[in-house]
Amino acid sequence: MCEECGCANRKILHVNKAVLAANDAMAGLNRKRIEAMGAVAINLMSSPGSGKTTLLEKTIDLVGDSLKIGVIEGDIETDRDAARIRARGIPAVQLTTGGACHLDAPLVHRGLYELEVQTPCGLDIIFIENVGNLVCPASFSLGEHKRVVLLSVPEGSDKPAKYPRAFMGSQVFVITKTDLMPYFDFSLAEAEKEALRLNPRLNILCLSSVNGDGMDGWIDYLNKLVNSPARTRARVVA
Ligand SMILES: Nc1nc2c(ncn2[C@@H]2O[C@H](COP(=O)(O)OP(=O)(O)OP(=O)(O)O)[C@@H](O)[C@H]2O)c(=O)[nH]1
Ligand SMILES: [Mg+2]
Repeated sequence: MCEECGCANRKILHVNKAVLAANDAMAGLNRKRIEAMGAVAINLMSSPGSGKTTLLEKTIDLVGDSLKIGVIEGDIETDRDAARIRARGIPAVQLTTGGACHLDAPLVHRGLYELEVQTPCGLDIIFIENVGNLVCPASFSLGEHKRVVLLSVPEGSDKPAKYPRAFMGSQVFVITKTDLMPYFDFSLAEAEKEALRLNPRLNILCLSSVNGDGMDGWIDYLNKLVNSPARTRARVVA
């Protein structure tokens, strides 16, 4: 490695750009496929254990009869999250990365194909649960329409400032496990202020999948998204 001019760094940068460009091209194809299925897709990103799958389970319990939901689960290993979703009668495809800390568009392309086979009548919403990680998923577009970043109360309210990219690139910020607020030193004001400083247009929701507080706001957001004119247009064109 050349210390003086940093040429090795430039090579790495070049490769990274090529990888991201190839990913973006496939993400564009994914978007077309999702819209051909009549659906909107939401990419869920957060640290491990912040409550992504539990939120999906609760969402299915509340609107699984009125909305056609499909789920793509991303994990490094195991199909446990997909099994949790299937146990509620909802089609779910498990993608395992075998070590990679994020999903990418080519992997999701395969997942979409499998989901399409399982749901010939189309879907309203496809949830893509990314690998538990607040860093790498932010760099890879999957073809989703919306990005939702989750942060749970036990993780601490300083996290938006420390992991800015996930918050900068998302449309919705969901603060989860609010039932644990009395037991943790979590400042809602700090989390909201830092997240809005990074991304003034963020839609912030607070909820608990355990006691149901705030779930109405989340469900309202999903219903509005499904009924949005842009999505209706996509369905007509598809
Ligand atoms: N108290 C409380 N616990 C919750 C809530 N949501 C999830 N949990 C618990 O948090 C733990 C992790 O939840 P998961 O939904 O599996 O988290 P995840 O983000 O899907 O985790 P990974 O897929 O491994 O990244 C489980 O023990 C859940 O029961 C909540 O709103 N309140
Ligand atoms: Mg999960």
